[in-house]
Amino acid sequence: MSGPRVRWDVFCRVVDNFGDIGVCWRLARQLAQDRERQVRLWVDDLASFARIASGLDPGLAHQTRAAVEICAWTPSSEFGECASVVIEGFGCTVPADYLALMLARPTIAWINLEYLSAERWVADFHGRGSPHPQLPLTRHFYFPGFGELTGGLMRDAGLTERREAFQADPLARSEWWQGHGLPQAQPGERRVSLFCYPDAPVASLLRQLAADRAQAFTVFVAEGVASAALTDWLGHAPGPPGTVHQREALRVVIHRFLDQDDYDHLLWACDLNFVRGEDSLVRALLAARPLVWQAYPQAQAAHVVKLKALLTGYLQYWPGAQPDWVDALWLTWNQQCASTTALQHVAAYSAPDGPAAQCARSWAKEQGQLQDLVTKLAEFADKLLK
Ligand code: TRH
Repeated sequence: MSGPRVRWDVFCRVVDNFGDIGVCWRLARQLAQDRERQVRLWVDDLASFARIASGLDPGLAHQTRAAVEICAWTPSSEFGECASVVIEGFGCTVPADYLALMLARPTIAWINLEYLSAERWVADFHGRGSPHPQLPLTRHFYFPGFGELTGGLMRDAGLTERREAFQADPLARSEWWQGHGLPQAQPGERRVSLFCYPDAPVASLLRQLAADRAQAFTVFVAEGVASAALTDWLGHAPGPPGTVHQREALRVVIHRFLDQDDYDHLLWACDLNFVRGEDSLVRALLAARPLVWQAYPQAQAAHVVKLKALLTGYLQYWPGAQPDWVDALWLTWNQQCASTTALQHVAAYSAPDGPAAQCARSWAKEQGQLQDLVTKLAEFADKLLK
């Protein structure tokens, strides 16, 4: 059996931050809504999940949202019948009792969804299978990525059209800011969203932006993000959502943690987005606006290799000769540079018609022509089931 009648179980363990559930929730929604698959999403931490999915009730063992059946995954979960396609998000392994259900099926597609990387080896490892050491089951490794030979990037149906319409419509943007209780843009200012890990040089960035006499900025920071750095810069705690801090020509706005769809709108509406990890990176790339990425810190500086691979791929789209400070800006943000002087180029980097904006648009356009991850994953699973 293949196509819409196939049932999928997606398993997600929330290890850290919002990336695990962010990716699994997006995957489950796109499978259900864009591909009409029947999807159960098993999550071990509904409270974290509720922060990025409005309307989710963390107290319910089962609930349906966006056509996905969301199930609390606990040691006593009853799985009922197992699905034809089983996805383990980021190496989380299915429990032994579920594995026993899988054994009873004549065919099954067992797939581990891996982390995103722009490194070259990804294309070689994407799609490979690894037989279980004892059982007659094979787990397949699905690698998201940026090129045709990888598993692709998640891009929901109609995303480009929705994003372009919003970016071309000042009234829609103004209504969006108003609807979220956020200040309207002042003439000539640049808007920046900031989502980062605690060790990013946020205080240096804000000092730099505040001191810029030629360019006004408004920076949007979600509640709880970069709190220590904001406290360092402000001299006091940043305050609850809705708080606005003005220092010289810089405004810093604290906003509530948005749900994923609203977060997309924030990225679309800003001139520059600082993002981190995996899912916000992809959404910022698809927003077609300049971005600075902070890689999730890993042992043995593995994240620095990832960072450089992404930077190399992204900057291929830079029009003409790329100035040295672009690399320096990303490296500084990831604490791979001894000085923070590259931050003075944020004004040039965020210019709406500057080369960084052109680079971002070209990258998004090219990605928009590739097959998206969910389409490819559904085809991959269908082949395994044949
Ligand atoms: O939260 P993260 O740092 O997650 C990380 C990474 O995925 C990393 O690869 C992984 O190894 C680690 O977790 C365990 O960053 P990420 O991936 O961008 O996930 C954040 C999610 O939060 C994403 O789905 C966007 C969403 N988000 C909102 O929905 N609203 C918001 O206001 C903000 C700031 C983010």
